[in-house]
Amino acid sequence: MRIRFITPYYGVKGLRILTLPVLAAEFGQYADVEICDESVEPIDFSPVDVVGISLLVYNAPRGFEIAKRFREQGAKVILGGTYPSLQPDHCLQHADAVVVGELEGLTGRIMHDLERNRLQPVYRNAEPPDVSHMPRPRVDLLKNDRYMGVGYPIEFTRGCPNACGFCVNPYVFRKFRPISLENIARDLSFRDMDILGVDDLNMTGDRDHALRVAKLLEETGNLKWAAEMTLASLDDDELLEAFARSGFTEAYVGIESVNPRALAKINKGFNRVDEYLRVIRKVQSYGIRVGCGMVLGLDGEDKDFYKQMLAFLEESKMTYVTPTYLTYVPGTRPYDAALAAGRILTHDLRAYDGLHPVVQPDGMTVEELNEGLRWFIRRFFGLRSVLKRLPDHWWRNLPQTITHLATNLWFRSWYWMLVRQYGPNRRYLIEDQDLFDRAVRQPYRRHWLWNVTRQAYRQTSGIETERPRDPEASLDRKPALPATSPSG
Ligand code: B12
Ligand code: SF4
Repeated sequence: MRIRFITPYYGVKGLRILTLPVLAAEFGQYADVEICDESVEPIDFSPVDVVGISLLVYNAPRGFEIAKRFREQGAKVILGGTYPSLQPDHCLQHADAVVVGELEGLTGRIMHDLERNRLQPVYRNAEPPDVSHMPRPRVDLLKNDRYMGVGYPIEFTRGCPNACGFCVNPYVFRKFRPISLENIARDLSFRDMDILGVDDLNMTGDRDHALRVAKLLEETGNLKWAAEMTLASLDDDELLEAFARSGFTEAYVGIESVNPRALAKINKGFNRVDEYLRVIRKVQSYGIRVGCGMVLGLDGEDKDFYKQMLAFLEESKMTYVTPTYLTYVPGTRPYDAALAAGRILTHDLRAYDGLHPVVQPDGMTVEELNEGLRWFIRRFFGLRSVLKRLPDHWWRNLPQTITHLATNLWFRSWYWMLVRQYGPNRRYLIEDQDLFDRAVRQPYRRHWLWNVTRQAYRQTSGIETERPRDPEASLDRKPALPATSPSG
């Protein structure tokens, strides 16, 4: 049996993520697998037995189009990922089966049913699956040369112990679980560069595990890595010391707002605004950069929000910020409440990308929200602010400074593009044919500026941005299918 896994284009090009390698590893134990990431290659519509499509939310309509074409050819289609986990009934109108939540623990049963042509409509784990030992993600199956090459994708943990009101984590990954050190060491040994892009939601969710991972990374030697975590968990000198020794260069933290009342309304009271500055300074004192999320249009915010955020981000020398409109996703309780209150602005799923307002703010108009974002992007990614936010003693740590400038340049062009092309018209990234063609049909080419930056980083840091790929990496091992339907 041949299975093709697909991620429809999701608006960002050239980033390696773990979804397809993990799906290929799971099913690759039983079947022939191939993968297709529409962000770097056109979809291969040639005939195949089964197609698995991974969906976020805003690329679900694109996923449904792809599903339709394959079903017309007689292929079975399985959908999984964020939107299918939240809205399985809607997805079943476009597929033969839907996987709700994580796949681990279900693969044997799905394969068993596929082989007997008895595919069930919905597969879901009764309990969050054990992910401590998983097959090695098949990163080798990605078209690796077509990606930007910002990091080797790897997981240290799954899930997050928190449940913030705007986040899909409580619905997809219902429990925080560490991945075994044995698996992490194995996955590390297959890396093709010494910079790691950690795909965890909250890497420090278990402090002891985080310390053990840092030790393993330190022992592996000469690595650089960045990850997502809560700021509060970094108020910890022992952890920061261990992280700095292991090559940790950048923390991405969910600051979201500097208004404690707005934070409390999204169940994020654990973010202590009065401690932000002190903890960020502490993290930076270990030579670690900090980047953060910022949510636009939270309840309790008014139009002064942007000015307050800019002042705070400059004072804290934040390396970068990702402004995202408050997005409640269909199938979650906050969405239902906003819908009942008449505050949902659009039902077009393509708008649920964090780049379009979908919830009516309670303290400003949508125009004020949009206008404020334009002002903010101009200011924050403007040269004055970029220089103001340079790390302390920037001349002593050149790799750090290069990364600061390159990151700001990249985000600046990305957000300018969004503001210019999408701001006034509010078009959707994935419906814009020109952009889509440019992004998908043309193979990704590394921009010369990107290559120069990589070289400069390599020279100043001594870190390998490319390592020879392990020839063993493509070896496929297929155990026999279980004779009876495994449970779970
Ligand atoms: C890498 C990443 C990105 C990358 C790539 C996006 C992507 N395609 O994932 C980038 C940087 C572009 C990104 C951007 C954003 N992201 Co993001 N991102 C992630 C991250 C950290 C890792 C993804 C990953 O590799 N996961 C590991 C794999 C193994 O998990 P998985 O994909 O869910 O797959 C498992 C199951 O879902 C299931 N499954 C999934 N697909 C399928 C398909 C089939 C057929 C089957 C059987 C099973 C199955 O099986 C897998 C194994 O269990 C996740 C968090 C996370 N840990 O998932 C957030 C996450 C996906 N991002 C999220 C968000 C909100 C965003 C932003 C909107 C944030 C922002 N501030 O701007 C932007 C969107 C920007 C845009 N408009 O393009 C949310 C949810 C997105 C959504 N609504 O769907 C997540 C879940 C984080 C969170 N808690 O909020 N992100
Ligand atoms: S801490 Fe981050 S990943 Fe965890 S629930 Fe909150 S927003 Fe989601």
